[in-house]
Amino acid sequence: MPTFFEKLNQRARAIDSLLCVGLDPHPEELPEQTAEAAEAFCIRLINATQEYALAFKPNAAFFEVLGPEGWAALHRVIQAVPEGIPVILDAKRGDISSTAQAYARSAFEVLGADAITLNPYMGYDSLSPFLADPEKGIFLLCKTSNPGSVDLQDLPLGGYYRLMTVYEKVAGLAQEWGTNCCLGLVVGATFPEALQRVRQFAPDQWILAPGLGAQGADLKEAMRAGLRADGLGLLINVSRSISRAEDPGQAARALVESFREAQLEIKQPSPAMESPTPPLIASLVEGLLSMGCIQFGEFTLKSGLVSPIYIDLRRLVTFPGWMTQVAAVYIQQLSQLEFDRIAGLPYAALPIATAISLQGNYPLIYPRKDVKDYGTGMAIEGIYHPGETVVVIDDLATTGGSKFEAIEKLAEAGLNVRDVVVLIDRESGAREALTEAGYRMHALLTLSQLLDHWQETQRLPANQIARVRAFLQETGTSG
Ligand code: NUP
Repeated sequence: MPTFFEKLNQRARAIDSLLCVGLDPHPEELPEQTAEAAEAFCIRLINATQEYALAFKPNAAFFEVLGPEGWAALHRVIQAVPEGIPVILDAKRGDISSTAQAYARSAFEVLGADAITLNPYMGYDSLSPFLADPEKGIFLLCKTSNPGSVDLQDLPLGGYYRLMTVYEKVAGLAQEWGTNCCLGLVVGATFPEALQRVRQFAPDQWILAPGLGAQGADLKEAMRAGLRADGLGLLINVSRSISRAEDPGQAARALVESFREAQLEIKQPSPAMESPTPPLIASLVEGLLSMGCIQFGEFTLKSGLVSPIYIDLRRLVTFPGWMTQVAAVYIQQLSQLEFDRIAGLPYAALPIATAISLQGNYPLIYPRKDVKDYGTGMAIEGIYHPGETVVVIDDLATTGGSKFEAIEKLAEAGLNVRDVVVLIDRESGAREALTEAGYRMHALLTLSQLLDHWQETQRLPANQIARVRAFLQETGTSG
């Protein structure tokens, strides 16, 4: 069975729509304050807009306010949505795990919703009961559309990440908490800058974006900031501007047409959008921060250098979405080289090399760190033939020492190495040492580039950046 978000992708493509129709029977929109009136209001909206609706979103508040009959009406409204159109229950739940289990059953089993909005404030265990069934989805409140969202969501985190906001942390945690299967985010269309930042943290996730119409968001700005690279990924909710229109069906159609127009316009590359850093790498630079791969302090490196910055790419294994992107960046480089196999260096680069191998269909081998004195006693795992050319894949390069160790083992087995590809060059001599020995080192990013980016975007305190630059001047080759 497809997951909730696979279904959303499929329907978005099939009907070419990003519209989420809000089912919000506001008291002032009902002829009388009864559950029947609320139900009739929603059924009319469903019938009028179903061919344009990527999803429907009933907000529980407007049913709860009508008492027990209101709740029964909410159930009937959800049941009345035609098969194949996802229903997102907007209830913004969040509670301890045992209570959350009951909320999850209520939303998914009793009411029959396909997805629900949740509040991330209580942490992962409050969300996990909702993530148990991959056919169901959750949308985590990240940066909400209301003016008061600045009170907490915009607060800086403090510490080394003091320029990162709480909502960005939520976007980062969402990468950890869900795979793309079950977790989306809520970001108000009223805050295009937040949409853009969240999109950098969450390149693949669906974002439910309310705020168009009654709340005054600008459609094009929101779409430009929030669309995924594939032109989807933004579920634009409109409630009052449809329900209060004279002809809701016509209003929904007009909205969908305006979305399509904006999508087309945004797809045309505009000079302003061209960035000097390829988008994949630019978003990766943000991702490294959100995954906690960058730490500041005093760290002794394998090479013996004492560094004020530590880059830990081992954490990547916990973020399949980012791992996929990292592999894609390596593959861009590998596609320009000639070789027979890739050789991943244990331990940090082994999972990365595995991801590259799977995504790029390159056969992988790896030189062991220690040769076992039992079993096969192989120094290199995987199949290879002497005389073949291998590209060495590592995560980082500092002085180049570990690259030479690996190249020696590979050479002993009769393999040729010409190229070494790393994600980040820490600029402490590796490039020069390898070049001098006749190898080509390709780094997808340098530490200086990372620092430049974080300085430009004010993502880290200036004194942290200055300390690392001073370290590079002392030890490195960047200046
Ligand atoms: O950040 C949010 N903003 C927001 O308006 C998160 C939401 N879930 N909503 C809901 O979206 C809100 O409660 C209402 O149901 C709908 C927006 O309605 P309208 O402004 O399009 O009428």
